[in-house]
Amino acid sequence: MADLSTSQIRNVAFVAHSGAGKTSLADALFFTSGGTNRQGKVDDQTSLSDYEPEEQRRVSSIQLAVLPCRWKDHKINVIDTPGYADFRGDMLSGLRVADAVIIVVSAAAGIEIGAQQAWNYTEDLGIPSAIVVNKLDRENSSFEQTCEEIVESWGRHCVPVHSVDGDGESFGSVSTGDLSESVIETIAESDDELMMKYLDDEVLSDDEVNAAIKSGMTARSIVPIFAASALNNIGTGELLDAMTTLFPSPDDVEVPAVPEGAQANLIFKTSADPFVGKLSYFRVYGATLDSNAQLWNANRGENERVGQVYVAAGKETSGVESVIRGDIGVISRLNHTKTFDTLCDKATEIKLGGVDLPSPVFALAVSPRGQSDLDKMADSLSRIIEEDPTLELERNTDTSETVLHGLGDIHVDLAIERIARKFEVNLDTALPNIAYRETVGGQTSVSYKHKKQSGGHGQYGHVVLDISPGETGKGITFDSKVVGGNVPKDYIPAVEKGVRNAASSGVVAGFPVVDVAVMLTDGSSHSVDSSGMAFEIAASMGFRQAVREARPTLLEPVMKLRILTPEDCAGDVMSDLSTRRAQIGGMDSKGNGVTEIIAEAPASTMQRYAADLRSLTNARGDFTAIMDHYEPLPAQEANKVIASRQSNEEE
Ligand SMILES: Nc1nc2c(ncn2[C@@H]2O[C@H](COP(=O)(O)OP(=O)(O)O)[C@@H](O)[C@H]2O)c(=O)[nH]1
Ligand SMILES: [Mg+2]
Repeated sequence: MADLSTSQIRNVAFVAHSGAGKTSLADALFFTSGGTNRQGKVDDQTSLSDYEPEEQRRVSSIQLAVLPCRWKDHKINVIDTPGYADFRGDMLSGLRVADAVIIVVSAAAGIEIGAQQAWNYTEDLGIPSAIVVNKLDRENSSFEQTCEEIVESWGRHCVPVHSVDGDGESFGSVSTGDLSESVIETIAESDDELMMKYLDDEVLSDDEVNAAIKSGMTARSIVPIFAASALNNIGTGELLDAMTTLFPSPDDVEVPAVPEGAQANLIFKTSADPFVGKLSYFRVYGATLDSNAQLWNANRGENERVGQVYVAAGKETSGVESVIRGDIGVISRLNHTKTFDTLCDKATEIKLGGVDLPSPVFALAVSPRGQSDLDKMADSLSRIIEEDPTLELERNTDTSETVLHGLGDIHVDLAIERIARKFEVNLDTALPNIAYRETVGGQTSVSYKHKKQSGGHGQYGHVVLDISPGETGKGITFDSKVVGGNVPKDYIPAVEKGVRNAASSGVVAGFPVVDVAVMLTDGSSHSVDSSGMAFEIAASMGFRQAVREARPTLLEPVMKLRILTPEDCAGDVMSDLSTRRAQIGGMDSKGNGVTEIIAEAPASTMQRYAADLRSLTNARGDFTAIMDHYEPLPAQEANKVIASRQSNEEE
């Protein structure tokens, strides 16, 4: 591979709705290019791109994979990404390092929500794009009709550059070169000089047309459409040709500026392999990266020694001497490096930057099944999060739970499965407990005397506490207006400590008490028997009694929601929200048939919303939920929570 130069490299991410045939197309291209002598198939678990056991079992991708295709003096890194929304993280990683994108559209299904979302991402990010209409072997499929749908949805700059011989079951081959008049016109429009020639009725040469498609694609003024049947390996040679002649190389697109000769390598994926350890996938944006280089992690401020450098084809890696600018490689066992870190030279530090990842919308509390699981739980969780930055781990001190957050129920479930398979750690899961809080609705004054004077050294502490609703968000405020040393000054910190301890362990249902103003107004002491401990106990007991008398209530966490749904499902989504005690803040048409709903809803009613919204909208909806504030829980609901807490304690 020493012969390769950057202009001969193509980094192409495949994105689409799940099931459109991205992975099948990647396998077909790899086979056609001679990368393997048997075409991998997702359906019989031989795909070289869907190689993880979880992918094979589900017959669907859950992570990105790279298949490098050597074709006519070029190297095309096909970056196959998952289409399912739960695994969007890896799709975004793939887009981050791609110079071009292929959106795969199934001729059998047309433009599905995942394809539309992929299109939106490429528009937002401004990545040169092409479209492959796949599954053209399927009954009733038509290249022409699918192209019409694409042009109607995405614009006239989407131009079919392949023609097909036969549709549906008679689909036999793909050819290039005979472009329709209207396509030639669109292509000519993207280039002034070409347009002049075209208007003068001059014949445009293939080279001129190709050059115009290439520069149009790079500028996103042209989106070429290709035809294929991945399963039957039709159109793949023509597609490989097109990728070498029409697609931009790393030299043709805007990439971050790197000082001449400096190292700049972006880690875009990390995978935790139980046998070979951590694998870090990188793309080179600066000088050639050689094996055994000494690099600097700009994000962590740490040195990293690179051992052997590899290139990957699916799960297979092979050692190489170096990886040139624009190309993709793998390093194993880096000590400090995480996904989206930059490895560079210390003298010319550069941070290439990651991507904005979606925030988690689903969570499960995890606990070890047995003793050996307990020992390895923390380590296995941190390794799986290293692999997937869209997972987040939270240690909830209010509920004493370890909570794993992700982009959906399937995302979190599969993370637990991968932990079991890769690290042999079995975790039990449950919906997390809701972190309710306690507060008071009224005010009261309580006098509490803690007194034990039966023989020997006694105990004596006496406090009078006034409590009342405090300011929201201020927790417990404590003050003293004791006069005349009725509670000696030295014991006042002990009183405060007693109050705070009682508040943190909860009074009516074991949740922390917040937003209560506590005033120590009076008390008394005994010259021999009083102690800090005695006052602490008195304050603690007094506070508990006061909370019980001051109309205790529960506060519940309330989430702020932003929901995107297709218009035709908006009614169902709204009526479902009304069963979740939600307050609707607004409903707005976002164009493109999408409705946005802004609402607030208690966290307790939203725990399964990721799955519920999916079924309400046929996987076309999307939402974000952010913890916003606490609100009083209606009495009836509060009683249920308190009763269930008490029965838990009795168990
Ligand atoms: N008939 C037909 N089926 C295909 C074709 N390409 C993919 N499939 C099937 O569609 C399903 C999903 O394919 P896959 O490559 O996993 O889609 P992905 O989710 O986009 O990666 C599998 O059952 C494939 O065998 C094709 O060109 N023709
Ligand atoms: Mg796939």
